[in-house]
Amino acid sequence: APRVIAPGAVWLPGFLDEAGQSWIIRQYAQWRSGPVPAHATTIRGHPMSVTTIGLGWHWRPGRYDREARDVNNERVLPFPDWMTRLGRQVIDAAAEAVAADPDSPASAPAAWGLDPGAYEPDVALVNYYDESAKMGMHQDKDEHDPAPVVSLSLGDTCTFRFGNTETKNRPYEDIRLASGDAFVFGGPARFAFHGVTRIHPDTAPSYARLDDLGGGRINITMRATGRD
Ligand code: MD3
Ligand code: FE
Repeated sequence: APRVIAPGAVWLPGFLDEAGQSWIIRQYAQWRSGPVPAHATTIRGHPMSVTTIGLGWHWRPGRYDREARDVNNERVLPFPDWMTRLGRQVIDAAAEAVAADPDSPASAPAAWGLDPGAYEPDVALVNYYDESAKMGMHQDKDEHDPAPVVSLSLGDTCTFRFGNTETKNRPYEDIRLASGDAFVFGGPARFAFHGVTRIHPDTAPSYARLDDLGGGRINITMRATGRD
């Protein structure tokens, strides 16, 4: 069942069915054969262990751009219409869960941006984690639009660390995100620190194993950049 983790943060375990998970994993093989950074992105001189593909925009540390020369001389891939529809379905399910949650105020769905008709994501960051990849605690502040972030997990389970808006340190909650889980981060959760502390190798269900990549995890986050 869906769970409100904190104000604005809604976890939807098993949102995608088996067929939906397998289908998105097949799409990834096509994205991966297109423009992907040749080497890991660096942040303050340190290589990131995660490989990121942008749909709609390229993400670079601190900004979004569409300049081909930044990423292997390739054009950015289009943001697919099916992804907008899927994002709206996640927002809709989250709004329903929040409306049914006795601990969330009646104003919460609107205050947290959970309006499927208003959701217009224009970028998806598609992250691939091999079994040793991690993502350090950070805030996502490169978007100029307060729309919620929708996250989808595929492949191996990870430990996701959801923190607070003040520091990278405690208090935080460690959550295992499995293949098919969706998560929405809006309102007061939109600027919370978060990260991925570990991937749990060989935990993907058979229909969601990333065999061509030697296992690992894919995470898709949809956002509205607020840029044109
Ligand atoms: C909470 N990705 O791409 S997804 C990222 O699993 C990112 O690849 C992680 O953090 C991953 O920036 C975590 C969950 C997530 C995504 C965006 C958020 C949580 C968030 C934005 C604000 C608050
Ligand atoms: Fe993030």
